[in-house]
Amino acid sequence: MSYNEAKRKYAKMGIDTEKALKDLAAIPISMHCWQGDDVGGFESTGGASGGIQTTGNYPGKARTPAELMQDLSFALSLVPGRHRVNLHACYGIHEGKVADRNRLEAKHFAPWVKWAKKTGVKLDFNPTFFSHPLAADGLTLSSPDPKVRKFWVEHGVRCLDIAEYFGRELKSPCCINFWMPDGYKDEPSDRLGPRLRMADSLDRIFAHRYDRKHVVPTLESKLFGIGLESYTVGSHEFVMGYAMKAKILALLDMGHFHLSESVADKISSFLMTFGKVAFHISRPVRWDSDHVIRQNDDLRAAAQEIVKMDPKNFILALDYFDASINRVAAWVLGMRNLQKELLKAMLVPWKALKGMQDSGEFTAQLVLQEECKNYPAGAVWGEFCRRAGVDGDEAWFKRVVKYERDVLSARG
Ligand code: RNT
Ligand code: ZN
Repeated sequence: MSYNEAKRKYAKMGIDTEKALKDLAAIPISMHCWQGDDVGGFESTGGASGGIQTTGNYPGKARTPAELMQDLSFALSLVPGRHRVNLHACYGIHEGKVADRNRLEAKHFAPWVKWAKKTGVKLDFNPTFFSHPLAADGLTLSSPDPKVRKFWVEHGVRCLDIAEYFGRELKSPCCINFWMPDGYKDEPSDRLGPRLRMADSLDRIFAHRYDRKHVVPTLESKLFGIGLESYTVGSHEFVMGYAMKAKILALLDMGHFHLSESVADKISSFLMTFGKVAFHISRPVRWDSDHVIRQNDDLRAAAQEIVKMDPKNFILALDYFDASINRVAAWVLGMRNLQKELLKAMLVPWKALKGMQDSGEFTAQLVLQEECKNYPAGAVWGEFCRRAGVDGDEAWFKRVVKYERDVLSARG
């Protein structure tokens, strides 16, 4: 079906596809740098710790800042729209000796800012509370050792400064997300103490002066990590409570809940509480496995809530790391899948459906909900890509295959 035919069909249902195209173009997604090198970073070659795990050894991963920037730029060129890139503190670029996490400075990220300006992307940031000797026992901000806590508080403070630098330089508020792996493998005897210590450490970090115009702090909860199965300090309730009290945002990661919970259902309550919701779009398969996101029911449900509650109220970031497939394709597919689900959600007659809900017309509601699923959203997506000058269908993958042949395969 052509775009114009689809446009007419949607118009009959009261939906303006031109508005959808405009609205979708205005949604930036923060693409996570860490899919490019399996959460490796540039400090050592140790790989990720802290209860997270990449699996697979597909060849061609980025080994240097230049390679990662090249891959990110290429991936973004296959995605319609203007987006952001999400960096972790372990992706600092160090001349000679690597500065420790509590000594990180803006200068270690200056090449990223230069690249971002050249590429036309904005940057988001994350302190890295893992893959470090002082996080080896799984405890950082909640460690019983005051020296360890002090080190990680310093890291958090340094990262606030770096986030402010990103926000100011790129003239766009930088979301800085705090996720700490802290937890215990087996049942702890004290569940309160670690949480009190973590809250105190966070208080010390946020007592640092930072400009809220440039920095948007978020706090991410989690259910469990590998090797930390029995207790997570930064649980869902901890994060809800702390974020409310500290007047920062809570971040929902789609992989950080029991698999039968609906993350989409949490969104409206989060929005009522915080006014804005930050998101790690991820896909758990049996556990927090960080698979590339697909256009599945969970993503669709989340995208629908986001669209209904105005995408401007959301900070959208991807978070997954699959090392078993082409990493550039993993990025592109995830970005496009989220955009597709957002677009599809914009092409649903919500006003009519809400009316049916309120007047108790549940049969009609069910029928329309289901029929909408087969409306020609693909034609609208094709038009969106055409106007953005990128491939509207799987043709983009041919370019990735060529990139793999020409660029990735030359890497050891
Ligand atoms: C881990 C969290 C966290 C990380 C990134 C690398 O379970 O989801 O967001 O994935 O910070
Ligand atoms: Zn996450």
